Amino acid sequence: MPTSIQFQRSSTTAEAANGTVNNYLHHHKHVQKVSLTRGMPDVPEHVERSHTHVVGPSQCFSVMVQDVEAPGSAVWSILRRFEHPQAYKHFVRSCHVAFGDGREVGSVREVRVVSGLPAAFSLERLEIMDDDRHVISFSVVGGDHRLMNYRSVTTVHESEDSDDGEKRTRVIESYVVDVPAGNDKEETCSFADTIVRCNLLSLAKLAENTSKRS
Ligand code: A8S
Repeated sequence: MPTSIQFQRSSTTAEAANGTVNNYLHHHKHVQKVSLTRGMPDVPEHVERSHTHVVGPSQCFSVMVQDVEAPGSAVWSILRRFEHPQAYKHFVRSCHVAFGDGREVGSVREVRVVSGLPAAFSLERLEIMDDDRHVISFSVVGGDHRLMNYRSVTTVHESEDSDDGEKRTRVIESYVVDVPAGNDKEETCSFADTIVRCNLLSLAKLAENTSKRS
């Protein structure tokens, strides 16, 4: 069975389909709290909570789903290595822990990316590391790229398909990012979506290959 990937953009239709955009005024700026998995079938409550983001007026957001034919633990063992994103992120050339031990929340990694991208490096802080529920999150705190204040959350959960009863592993990744001057939301999200889609496909392949071999 081929791996499937779906994504949802921060378009008006996605927001309308979500039906969960709560608007409220926050220091006279417009801030929304958006549940990016609302409307998706069979999403555990803690997963939905993890993918609920606060989004500012000049930010965009997106969510992607990747099914993996490997146990959740195989996927998690790759994902949880905050200090080693190059295991599956092919745009990463190297990674060094700049602060902390690379495992605890607050650790910062310096990621250098391959040439050909409009960036050389990124400083990323570990925000959530939940080994029990399989949730990891990081935020971009510096660098010389165009995705300032990027924050992503990735969850792994196993569930039974409501149609065929088959066990499956599902990875969900969502992010929020500032729209840089000179670009619009659509351009910003399509750039980030492309990277995230590549990462998730690569993660799925790696987990599938690893679990076949052992
Ligand atoms: C991730 C997701 C993203 C990484 C982006 C979107 C990035 O590492 C690359 C190019 C850029 O221009 C921005 O999970 C940045 O890593 C590949 C350096 C942040």
